[in-house]
Amino acid sequence: MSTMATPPAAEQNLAAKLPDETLREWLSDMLLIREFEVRSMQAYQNKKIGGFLHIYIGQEAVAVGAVAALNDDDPVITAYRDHGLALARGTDPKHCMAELLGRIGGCSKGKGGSMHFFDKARSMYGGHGIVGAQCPLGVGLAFATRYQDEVIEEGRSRHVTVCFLGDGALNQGAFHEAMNLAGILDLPMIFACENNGYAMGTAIDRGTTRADDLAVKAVAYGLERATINGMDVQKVYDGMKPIVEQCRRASRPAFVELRTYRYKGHSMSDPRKYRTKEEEQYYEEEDPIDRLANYLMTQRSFDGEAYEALVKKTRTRVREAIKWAEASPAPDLDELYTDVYVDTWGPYLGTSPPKMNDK
Ligand SMILES: Cc1ncc(C[n+]2csc(CCOP(=O)(O)OP(=O)(O)O)c2C)c(N)n1
Ligand SMILES: [Mg+2]
Repeated sequence: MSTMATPPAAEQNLAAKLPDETLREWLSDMLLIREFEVRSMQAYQNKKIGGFLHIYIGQEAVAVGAVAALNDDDPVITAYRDHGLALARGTDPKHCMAELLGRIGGCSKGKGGSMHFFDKARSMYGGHGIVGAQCPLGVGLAFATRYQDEVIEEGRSRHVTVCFLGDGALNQGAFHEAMNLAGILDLPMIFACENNGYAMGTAIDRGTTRADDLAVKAVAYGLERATINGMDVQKVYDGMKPIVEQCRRASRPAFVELRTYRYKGHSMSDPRKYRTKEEEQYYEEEDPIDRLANYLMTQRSFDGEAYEALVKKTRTRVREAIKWAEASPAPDLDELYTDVYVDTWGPYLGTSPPKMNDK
């Protein structure tokens, strides 16, 4: 194991040096996530979506800023609050909406639902419902890419894996085992903790030590570390970019805390009685979308009219996604047996699909 270098400081104003077009795309991506989530909540209330639904509203800057700091083929993996990451990665909202509705056109063929968005073509590896379970899987992804890059292609480690996790996952054994393995194996990966202050109804300082400075969790395992304002997409990019590049260069892991807030409940059935209206209002005033829109309108070539046009375009796009998803059929019953193993029918089922009416 190599020794830990000095943590890379966030480079000020990296995002501010990017062209207008890039920042407008970030705004467009954040608006898409917000609108997608608003319409998902409506669909859920209209009983079009089964199971659980965890809404990402408030946290948009994290997914968009972090993805912007990565290459397209850097693997990403997350927990069940996964719609924002998939959309930021470029998964078509049609395929995301169809997944929520349980249709074959969904990004997991309608068989995973809200908590299991996958898009291998965009190196998006889920969507995982067990708190912390994505951490060892993230280690596996990082190990696999490094093995491919260094051993098979006889080159340098080229990929950085980002494993997103909630603050609640910090208390899981799997997270600590994963951090230890990443440290001992020198894996090029980042554990990106989206600290939204709560694990269901439990405030972070009731369940986690050093809630005031989560980045210290990295120290025991010899990882690089950073603390990032997750309500400001430019700051997310400025914080993530140098750490991503350092992980890639040195093939070393890092842990970052992204301070954010979820505006809605834990899931659709949460009345949010464990926090005050004043607290919610405080964060709503920090809104990541308003912040970037204001920046673009005051510092760049963007105006109210362009903003309205973008909002309108986004609404149309999501409306069309819903229409497309509703027209997609439910998966056939035979689909129960596909995508279970890498080999179509797996090692146990033989070479053809079992008949559904077999006893
Ligand atoms: C191992 C495990 N324990 C408990 C649960 C139930 N559970 C689902 S979400 C959650 C809270 C997780 O909070 P956090 O990691 O902060 O993510 P957030 O919901 O804030 O995005 C819990 C306890 C679970 N899914 N898996
Ligand atoms: Mg949380």
